[in-house]
Amino acid sequence: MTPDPIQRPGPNVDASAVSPAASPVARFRGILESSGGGARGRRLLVLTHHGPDPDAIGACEGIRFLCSEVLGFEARVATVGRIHRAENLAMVRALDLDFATYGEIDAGEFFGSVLVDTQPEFGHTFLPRDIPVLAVFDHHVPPGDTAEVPPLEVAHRDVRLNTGATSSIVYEYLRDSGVELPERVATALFCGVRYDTADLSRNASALDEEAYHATFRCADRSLVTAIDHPPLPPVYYSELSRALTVARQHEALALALLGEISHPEFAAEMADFFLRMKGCSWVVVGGAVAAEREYVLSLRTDRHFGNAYPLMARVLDGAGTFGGHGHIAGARIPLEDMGESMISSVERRLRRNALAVSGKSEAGELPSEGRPLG
Ligand SMILES: [Mn+2]
Repeated sequence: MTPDPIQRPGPNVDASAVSPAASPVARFRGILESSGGGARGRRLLVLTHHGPDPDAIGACEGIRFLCSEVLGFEARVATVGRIHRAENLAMVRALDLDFATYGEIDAGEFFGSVLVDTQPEFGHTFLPRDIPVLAVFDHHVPPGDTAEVPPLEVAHRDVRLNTGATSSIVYEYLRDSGVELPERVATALFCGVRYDTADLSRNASALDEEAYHATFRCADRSLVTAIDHPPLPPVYYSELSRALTVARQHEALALALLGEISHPEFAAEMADFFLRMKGCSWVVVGGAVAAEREYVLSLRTDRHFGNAYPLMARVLDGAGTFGGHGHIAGARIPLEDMGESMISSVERRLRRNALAVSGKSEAGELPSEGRPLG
């Protein structure tokens, strides 16, 4: 099935039949029941954003369990694109999660879909043709006027901006349904809460705290550790070596434009890594990804430097698409080809813009070389 971000059927449910006073899980159950699809033996499809992170993976598994084992609607998780980052891959493998590949899904088998850790209006989320979106569970700021597509009517939309992880929201549904958490589901949800809140040190609400402790009590602790220290492929070390060589420090800015990289998450991981360097307040890391024919860019700021989102807008200066919240932003610039001259012209422009933002050179002027790290 071809991903289609534009054509989206509306939900075929009567939301007015569900009492607004009911608990979120009771309302969600009511929406699924009034859609009538389960009665015809069809299933629910659980989807998340491109390149799912631990919170997305944990929330997918939690919702799958809730629907299949508690609410009585068989559910299947499908992901778009390969999962590359070692921690995320380790989570799927160590927990033996049964995730299908989006492209292999037969739409006819499903009566509805559920989106977790994202919203239909986000650019990095593909929606299937012919499968209505019945529910959305997320904690990101809705795109509002910046959305590429108009808002979709969704019968059950639970978006909580003050919650640190979607996995915490899913935990609440499971808690309220009174079910005991199996070890595997608890471990998946725990990893989701721990990585999105950095062990409750970032954006953590009372619900995140409760979810973190309650899921940890039921989790497999050896798997939690294994997921945190996954085996790394040899290419990881060669790319790390290149990143260390290529990175330059321009006072508070660490800048590393890496040419071709094996997967987008590597840029994000290096951005986090360089931000830990003393004296560095913001980081821009980028690389071209052949599989997606895109130049991906990750920007990070430390807690005093300000928001990542407006900085990313200035670094891109109109190129590509981007998003972000707080101290994190990411961007994608489509590439006509993967040739060296195409990649280096994109990198020249990004370097010049980043240095202009840091006040090191005016746009148009030849950028300074900076100095190697350390
Ligand atoms: Mn999340």
